[in-house]
Parts: sequence; structure tokens; C-alpha cells
Amino acid sequence: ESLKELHIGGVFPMEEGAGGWAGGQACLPAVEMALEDINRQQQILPGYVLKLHWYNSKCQAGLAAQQMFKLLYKPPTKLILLSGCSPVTTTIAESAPVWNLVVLSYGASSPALSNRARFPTLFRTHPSANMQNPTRVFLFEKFKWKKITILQSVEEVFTSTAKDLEFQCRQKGIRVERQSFYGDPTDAIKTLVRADARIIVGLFYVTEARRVLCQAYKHGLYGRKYVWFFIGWYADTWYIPPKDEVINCTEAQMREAAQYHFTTESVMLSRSEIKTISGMTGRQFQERLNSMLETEPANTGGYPEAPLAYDAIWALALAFNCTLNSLPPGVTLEDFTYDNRLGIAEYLFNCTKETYFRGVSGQVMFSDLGDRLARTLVEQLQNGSYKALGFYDSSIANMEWDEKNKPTFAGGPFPHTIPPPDS
Ligand code: ABU
Repeated sequence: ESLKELHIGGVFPMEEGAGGWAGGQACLPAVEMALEDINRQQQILPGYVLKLHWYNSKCQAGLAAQQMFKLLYKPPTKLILLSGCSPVTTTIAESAPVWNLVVLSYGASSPALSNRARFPTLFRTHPSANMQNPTRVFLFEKFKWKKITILQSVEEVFTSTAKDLEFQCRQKGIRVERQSFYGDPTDAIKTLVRADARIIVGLFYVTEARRVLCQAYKHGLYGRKYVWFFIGWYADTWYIPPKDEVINCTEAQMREAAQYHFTTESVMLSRSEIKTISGMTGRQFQERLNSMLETEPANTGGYPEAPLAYDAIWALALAFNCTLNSLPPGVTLEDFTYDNRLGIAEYLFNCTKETYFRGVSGQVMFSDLGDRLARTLVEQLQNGSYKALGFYDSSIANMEWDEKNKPTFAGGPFPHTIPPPDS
């Protein structure tokens, strides 16, 4: 008997383009691995095969809009849209309800996406960037800092994260200065020097992060008196300038400026030894992914987020399966049309909402806003490699410190554990 096809539309950012996130480099292989695994097993969606149709969005919202139209108007009918990168997901998730489509995002961190009025059919396996703010505030309090500065690029993903961080700091009596830039951070860095900023949280994509670090070096905004917090999902070697990027700092200067910065990021890979729905543990998933990649994991965009992409496919397969089992007699998933004349979209939405399984990224479930909840990992760059300092669980306001690695600051014999003052 021939298998019936269920079609998925997807966009993957395969390059950084104008300065975004090239997460498709690892997330697309992870999605392909999940499709292979699901299509091979017989318990979920027996008699069906999942097929992916995708484009390279380059993390550009306009290009992704054009690709979405191609996905929608070129047969076959797609049942769900997969998207990554915040600006792209914003555009797709705002438009998809017009075609009665659910959107599942494996790689969008923008807190602005947690809005059911604006994005009625969006779910994401990627946690919101706001998840890191309680962790940052916890660290500011621990190190007795009462004044911090946020340096951000002007994209909505970073503006909404900065707004929430400012709000959370104010509640704890921590003063916040904000400085933003578009593309070139030179003037913003000069302003930080004039304002005597010492504790600086950076919110921007990785190309901009390298420009910021280089300017921080040029203006002496690093070392003993300063502490930088960067986003944790950049590749581990992000601060080393790629050969094809014009940047006015040497590798040695970048390494020097990057020393002892902190990063925070949601935990995206399960460390449990218990097998997940696919039969693999998080570690086994990672080993399999490594064997599929043609580039070094540290230099592959989206490597940390790949478990979220793998789990997104399991989430949609389970939602399809649940929909097939819930639909009234005589109606089936392949009957879905963009005008939703058979009311299938509501079944698919409700089934996605009920997602609950053990994935390679941890327990997968969605809040009412379609968000993923996760713990935060705090790391610090110490002498050229990232050291895990601990995990913060914002639901119980608890930090689980690592026993070996300690927060360290410049300006004394290693390890120097006294934080610098905030002004
Ligand atoms: N962790 C990758 C998030 C990318 C984005 O929000 O655009």
C-alpha cells in the first residue's frame, strides 16, 4: 500500500546575510534527521510520510515573505509552517493565520512573539530571550551591582528583551541605562565610555557582537573595571574574526577583549541519560548530528539550537497524529485547505497546544502563549574556553552553581573572584 504524504513548509537561515543568525546550518540537518526517524517508525502517523519543502531565508524578513507565498501557492498544500530567526518568524507568524496555518518555530527568541493577539497560531520550541533576564538580575544582585547598562541593536527581538530586563532590574532597585545602535556600534561605545558604564549587557546578533567587541577593545572598555554579558547562543569561537569579515581588530585583540565575559542561554540539550521519544538521549542526538555536519560544530550556525529543531518535528508529527485521531469521521488531515472549510485548523491548533513529550532538548510543552519554558545556563569565557558556572531555574529562583568553575574577574592572580564595582 502506498504511503500518503503530509507536507510541511519551512524556512531556514543558511547564512548570516546582513547580520542575523545562520541557524539553518545545523537546524536543517536536525530537521532532516527527525523526518527520517519519524518516517521510519510505525507508531506515530502509520501509513503516512512527512515531506519538507524549504527555502533559505537568510534571516531576512522580506525574502521570507516571498518564500512563504511560494510555499503556499505552489502545490501541494502545506499543513504547517516551520520557521527560524526572530524577524522572519515575526513576519510569517503574523501572516500565517490568514491561511489558517499553525506556525512552529525552532529558532526565534524574540519576547515580542509571546503575544496571542498578534500571533494567534504560533508555537515555538525555542525559549523566549526573556527567560535569561531573571538569571542576569540574580547575578547583578549576587555581585552587588546597582547600576548596569544595556547595549542593543535596534531589532525588535533585542528591544523587547531590553525592555523586560530594564523592568526586572527596576523592581530590584537596579538602575539601567540603555544605548542602542544600528549596524555600526562605534558611537554607542563612545557614549558608554562617557557615561562610565562598567557592567554591560549586550543584545545583538553575532556579526554586530564582533564589531562591539572590537570597538570595546579600541576604547579600552574591557579588562579589570568592566564586565560584559553576551548572548550565549553564538558559536563558541564567535569572537575570532572570520577570514571574509572586515574587522579592524586582530585575533589577539579580540581574544583579549573577550576574556572573562559572561553568557546566559536557555538550556537546549537534555543532559539526562533517560531515552527520549526518539529512543536517543540528548548526547546520542548530538553525536549523530556531529556525524552529519560537514563543518566543525563550533563554526556551524544553529548548533546549540539543533535539538530544538529536532524536537519541533516530533511535536508537529504528534500534533498531526492527534489531529487524525480527533477529526470527525470522513474528514482527514489531507483534506486541509487554506480556507479551512472543514475546520481542520482548530483541531491541529488544539493538538499542538497539548504537546507533551520528552525530547532531546528536554521536556517539550507550550505555555498558553505558545512559549517553551527552560532553565538558563550561565557560562564564562576563561582563558579561551567557555566554562559552565551553573544553571538558574527562574520558576523557583534557584541557582545551581558548578562545583569546579567559579566566576572570575580580570585584575588579579587567577582565579580572581572579587567583582569590580558598578561605577
Ligand atoms: N537562538 C537563536 C535565536 C535567533 C533569533 O531569535 O533570531
